[in-house]
Amino acid sequence: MAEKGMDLNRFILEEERKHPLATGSLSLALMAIESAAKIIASHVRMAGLADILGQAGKVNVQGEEVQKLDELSNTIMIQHLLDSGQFYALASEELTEPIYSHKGKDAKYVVAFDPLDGSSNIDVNVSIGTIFSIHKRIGDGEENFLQKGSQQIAAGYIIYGSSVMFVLTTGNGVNGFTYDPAVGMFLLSHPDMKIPEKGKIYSINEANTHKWTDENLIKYIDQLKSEGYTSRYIGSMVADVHRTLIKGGMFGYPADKKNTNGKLRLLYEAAPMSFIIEQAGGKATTGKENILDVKPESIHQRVPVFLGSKKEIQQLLEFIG
Ligand code: P6P
Repeated sequence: MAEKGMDLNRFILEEERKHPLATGSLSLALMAIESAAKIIASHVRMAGLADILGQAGKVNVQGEEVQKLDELSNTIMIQHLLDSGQFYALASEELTEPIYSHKGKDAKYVVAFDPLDGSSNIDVNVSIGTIFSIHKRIGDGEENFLQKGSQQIAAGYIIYGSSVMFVLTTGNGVNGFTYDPAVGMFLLSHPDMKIPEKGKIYSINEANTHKWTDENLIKYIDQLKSEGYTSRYIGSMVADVHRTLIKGGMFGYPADKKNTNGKLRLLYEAAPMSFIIEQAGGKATTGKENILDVKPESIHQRVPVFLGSKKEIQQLLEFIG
């Protein structure tokens, strides 16, 4: 296990050395995401002051066109990922179609990302985050993005909260790095993260109970309440999943009568978060199948999401499986 305090770049290079055939491309890919995250973090921190909030198209006090923070984060991610030359194509929550990279035309990887998930919470200073998922390039078109989550090479998120944390898996466990702005580095603060086998918290938007398509889900939540669980729901996926990873329990965004496939996106929300949770010893399901086994049919496809500690997810499947 890597020692606490190690910086993210050294961690990435140490991981690379464990793979004799590694070319260094994944290392450069992850470092590009890291660089973008540092810049996004600085903008998020200043959001309330720099007049970035509000509608795109406004002019701020400096007379510059105001970009909404999620659009700005998208621009920052695209710029760094393309400049790295390590990605053949990018898919973003903010883009209808993928971007195919000229510089990365011979690159080994593709990446899907949500540049700033939960951005509706920016105005109220709630934690938000960037989520990414890296796959091997397997072809020349959209098929690159229609690979199962179990095929991911790496996945992670950066949570912009009371501290900024970069949580990463490359398929060999989960490690968490906390940003030290004094030195401008992410330092290993949570080595080899493991989700508790069982928690005491359930996280689901109960305002939607009347719209849920499976009444057994209500019975499941009632069962957890009878077992003394408490409810925590932030409404920012990265924050709710991060708490679930650390404290255990379950997080869910089920299908409902309005969103028949749920609200969360498979490629750049559900699959990367499920990879992390399962690498940390937890479980992730749509209620019908393991999220990592879902074969995407479209880039912006939605899926129902239930993820968390083994106990809560196994118990859920006894109710709705
Ligand atoms: P609701 C934020 O808008 C988001 O996409 C996720 O980050 C979050 O988990 C979910 O939507 C919250 O949705 O309908 O409960 O407000």
